[in-house]
Amino acid sequence: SLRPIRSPRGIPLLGHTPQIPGTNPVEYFGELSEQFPEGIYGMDIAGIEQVFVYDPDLVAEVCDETRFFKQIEKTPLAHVRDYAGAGLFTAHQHEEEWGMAHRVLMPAFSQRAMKAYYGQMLEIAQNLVGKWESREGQPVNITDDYTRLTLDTIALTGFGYRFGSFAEEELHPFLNALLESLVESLRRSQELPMMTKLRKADDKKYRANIQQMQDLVESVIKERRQGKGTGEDDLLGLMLEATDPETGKSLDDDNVRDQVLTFLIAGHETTSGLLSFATYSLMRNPHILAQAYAEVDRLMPGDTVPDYDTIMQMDVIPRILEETLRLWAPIPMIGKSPLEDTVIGGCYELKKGARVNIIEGPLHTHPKAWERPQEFDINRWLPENRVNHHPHAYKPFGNGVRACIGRQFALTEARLALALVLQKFKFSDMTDYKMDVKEALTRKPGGFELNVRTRQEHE
Ligand code: MNH
Repeated sequence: SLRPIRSPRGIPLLGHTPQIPGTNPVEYFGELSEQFPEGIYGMDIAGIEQVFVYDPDLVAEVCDETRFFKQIEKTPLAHVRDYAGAGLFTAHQHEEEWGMAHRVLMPAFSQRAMKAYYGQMLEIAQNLVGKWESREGQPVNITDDYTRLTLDTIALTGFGYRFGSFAEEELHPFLNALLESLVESLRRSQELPMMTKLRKADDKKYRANIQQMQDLVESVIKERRQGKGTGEDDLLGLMLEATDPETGKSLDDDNVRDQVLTFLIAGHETTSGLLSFATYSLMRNPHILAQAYAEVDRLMPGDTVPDYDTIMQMDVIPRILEETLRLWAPIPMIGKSPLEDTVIGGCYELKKGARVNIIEGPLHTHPKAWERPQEFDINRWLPENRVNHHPHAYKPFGNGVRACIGRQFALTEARLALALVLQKFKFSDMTDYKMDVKEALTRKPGGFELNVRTRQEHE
């Protein structure tokens, strides 16, 4: 028999809109989950009924692609389309552009491709090490430097374009334009359209930011067309040259522009968050930090420069990354929707097209699936333990055909960066940093500074 989906108390006509905080809304959705142990609740936000799920068995149903699809309409991604258009991340499932780009770009994310990018990934990671060596004993903004790393890495490996971020004291202006645009997209998705219309100055700023991002993308593409870029079979090379095996067509110019911007965004924000949260977690768990140092010193003694095979042999560092993605998934929420009217959990009715959100935080710490859920325990990821995991309680890279295409890329880049950093440095937390999450579609630690020192020989 059917049961209603419960809701927090709201206000007649206004629903729950007034109670959604302007900053860190997903953190708030996570807090609300504690009031609803059944693993599902609903809210009316800006006139849209939204359902939040985090019970692993309910999530399993929502991840069934014969019944649910990735929803763009009515989500913040509908606004991200203002600048990412029909790029892979924001394309509707039914848009021809999604399938074409997916098929054309898949080869660029194979394991073989990772090996080909490795030299460039190493070069940028060494830039990071070089910067920190020059800051001996000084505080560095960890998240900002990981952002320099990930942005420079995707631009160089994907498009042969050099941001040169480590030479600059300020973050690249592209990043500020992006941050402001993401925040504006999120805000628009949580207010009635008439409210957006009234914010004229914000809209002007939004358009200017979008223009600034698109100008940068145009210059990336122009450089390649003038033959200044490297690599014919990187992302941009494939997009400009390859034809889709299924339709025989190639991507049009507007779509190439949208894809380049999509990859510049999706290819750096999240990996920078992952590295920041991993570093934070290591500071809080000295026994695991010691294991990581031991692994690095064993595989990369002294000043050994790791090659691709070294990175692939690692065991502790990959488990640190997996556990970080469990407790601090950089994309904290993903949107799905039923293809037809349906019932989940045998009792909760969902209408066709309803907005269903999987909240990563409560899912990744659900007591049904995880023992000692709040504990940072990398042994969960030992082969003998992972076979016992609930199959749908861990979704840091999303689900199904719309899961992250850049997963191997991110993990290769993050392994390498963490390995190089641990080979060279020790950290001290002079200011006793308290985690201050900043959400802008993805999440990162705000104001995360540590003092870096080069490690002494034989310590
Ligand atoms: Mn990534 C989709 C998480 C790194 C490019 N990515 C997704 C989704 C999640 C995700 C979750 C699905 C979102 C949704 O369902 O709405 N991505 C991550 C995380 C990391 C990450 C946690 C790093 C850690 N992603 C990367 C990197 C790249 C990339 C690196 C590119 C080099 N991601 C994408 C693209 C998509 C995506 C492109 C959209 C894929 C599709 O829908 O076809």
